[in-house]
Amino acid sequence: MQTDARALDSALEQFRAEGYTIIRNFIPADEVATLRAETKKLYETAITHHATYKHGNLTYEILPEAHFGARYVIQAYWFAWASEYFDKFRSHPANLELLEPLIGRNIKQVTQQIHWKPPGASLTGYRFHQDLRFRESKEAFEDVVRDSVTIGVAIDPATKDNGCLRIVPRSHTNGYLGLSDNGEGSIMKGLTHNDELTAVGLDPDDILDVELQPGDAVVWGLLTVHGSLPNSSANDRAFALSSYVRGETSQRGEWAFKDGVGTRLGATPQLCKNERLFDNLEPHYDETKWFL
Ligand SMILES: O=C(O)CCC(=O)C(=O)O
Ligand SMILES: [Fe+2]
Repeated sequence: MQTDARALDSALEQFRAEGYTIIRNFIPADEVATLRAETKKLYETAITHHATYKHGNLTYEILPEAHFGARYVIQAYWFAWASEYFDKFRSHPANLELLEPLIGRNIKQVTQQIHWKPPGASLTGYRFHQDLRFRESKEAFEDVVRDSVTIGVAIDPATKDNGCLRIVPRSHTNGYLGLSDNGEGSIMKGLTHNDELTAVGLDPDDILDVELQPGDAVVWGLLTVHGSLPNSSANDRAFALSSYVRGETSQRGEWAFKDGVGTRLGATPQLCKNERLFDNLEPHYDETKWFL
């Protein structure tokens, strides 16, 4: 992170007060080409699967050709199991620099995701929500809201046209709002209507489009209201999301740092976000048609 101590302090102050902050050049410029090349490699591995593929926590979410006219990868989860580069990336020094003042030097990672929005794939938007809805086991944490920080790193430029993240500043101060909990709960089906925001006391005019250059980061919390629009441009939007928790107060996640030292994955996966992980640890395809 090429941020001096004063700039980091003001970023942390904004994160606490407004529920988000943006850090330019979070990943040093000379590392960005490698990050993009490794992401491309990951996409090429994922696209060899005809349907959503799972192996432990590793997941490649596929939109299948039969329904979408072409095959697309829209998400990868826990690709650290498939890539040494991305296992190391979990404990990039920039992460510690940002996280230590917030959650200390013993840090676990609960999510590791890349979201692509391939041009032509129709289903690439995320309705407005708070990520707390994705932490099923609240008992596994002493205070999951207090002790969680999510970092989103732009791999491709993120613009209004290609569906950059959108955040509602200060939306983290009123508790859990239940946005997008209606229907079957998939946040990728449909769009949020303005009246859903006004109904919970949010002003659609406050929505901030978080436009980023590769290597820039946006940081948010489990109560920060956010979402994104589908890609309407000809350019993909690869975006890496990692959610970290304070190690001492959390029974979920893979260690990322122990006393500030970067940690690699162990021999077997840990419970992270998928509470049913141990039901089936073997490689398998999941052909559930959630998108219908
Ligand atoms: O990739 C995005 O634009 C947002 C994704 C998101 O908010 C989530 O997966 O919780
Ligand atoms: Fe989210």
